[in-house]
Amino acid sequence: AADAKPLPGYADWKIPGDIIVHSNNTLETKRSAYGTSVITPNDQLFVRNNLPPPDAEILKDRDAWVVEIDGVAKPAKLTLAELKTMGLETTAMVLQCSGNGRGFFPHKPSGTPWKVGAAGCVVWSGVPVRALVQAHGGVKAGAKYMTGTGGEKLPDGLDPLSVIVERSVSADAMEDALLAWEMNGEPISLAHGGPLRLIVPGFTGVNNIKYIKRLAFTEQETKAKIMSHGYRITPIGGTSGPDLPSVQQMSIKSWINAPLPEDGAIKAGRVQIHGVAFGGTHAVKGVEVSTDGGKTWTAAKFVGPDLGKYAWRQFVLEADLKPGEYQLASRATDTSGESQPEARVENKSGYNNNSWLDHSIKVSVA
Ligand code: MSS
Repeated sequence: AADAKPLPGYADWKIPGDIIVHSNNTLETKRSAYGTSVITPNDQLFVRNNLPPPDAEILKDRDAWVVEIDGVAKPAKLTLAELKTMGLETTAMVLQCSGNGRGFFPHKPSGTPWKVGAAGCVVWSGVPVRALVQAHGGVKAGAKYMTGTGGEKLPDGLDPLSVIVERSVSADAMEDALLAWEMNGEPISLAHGGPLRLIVPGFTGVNNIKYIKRLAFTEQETKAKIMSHGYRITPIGGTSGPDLPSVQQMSIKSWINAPLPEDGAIKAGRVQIHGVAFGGTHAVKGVEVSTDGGKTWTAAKFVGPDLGKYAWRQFVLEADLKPGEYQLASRATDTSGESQPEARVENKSGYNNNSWLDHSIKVSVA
């Protein structure tokens, strides 16, 4: 579109035609750009920064990046070069912003009105956090949380806790967590948190701390505002705060990526209805597709490789569609038995939308 904003400099290597630029810090993948190859290419993946990214200087000597490990028997400061000697694991994971699907909330929450495109399936390589912890004498007694701190330079004159990107997750999440330096086969870009990023598989985007400079096992959640007041499931019209549920593990979700209304009228006959499904910390067990707005459902089949429980699965339903109007929907179920609900859970900031109805699409077949 003529009014399309340009990509910001730190992400100008992305494919402009595949990205919706909401702002310099919020780039969304177009629904039509998701292919069927499971992995979301780096140049199509969404970006969300709560603070402007650090200077690209930090990528000049990646191996010299230092991360502090605390809340273990033997706290330490380690360089990325040292981390690379301590263990290696590769995990495919859906990275999804907590606010993905916010654009479907009718009360128009403040924040980016993402539809489906604040998500992607990414392969990360790094050192398993559990290996690091083991090498440093284990987690300190009483530590309940794993707290990661982002390495952005903080604006002067503000209370650091009011701006710092620092998040706590349950300490058990360390079992599958990584300190990652590689993303889809390349050193992690600045846009996505290089040189070093905390990856907490199955947890929403904000818990995956970019430019990580400190990883600590703590007795309490961080007092950073992004934890205490940000990313809380707050009633509409209510005030957020530390007693409300925090956005943590993702829930079962799916959506259809083709055919889309923006593709114009679809030719009658055989149509391949395909999309993605993921279960957060549980594998996807099955996906059903409806062409009549959820009145009837048919089991779809999975396509492509299964990259493990944290990755998404591509699904397809072959349908013979006569000319007419259709409402296409998908509904996934995970291995714990959880299915996508019809309705979103209403909340002030528009988090965790996994409603199948909201993600359904109306298409014309001619
Ligand atoms: N990190 C840091 N350091 N900073 C910031 O800002 N953000 C978040 C994460 N991490 C941040 C971080 C968010 S919020 C998200 S989503 C993610 O990240 C995204 O990613 P990418 O790579 O895509 O951009 Mo919402 O929940």
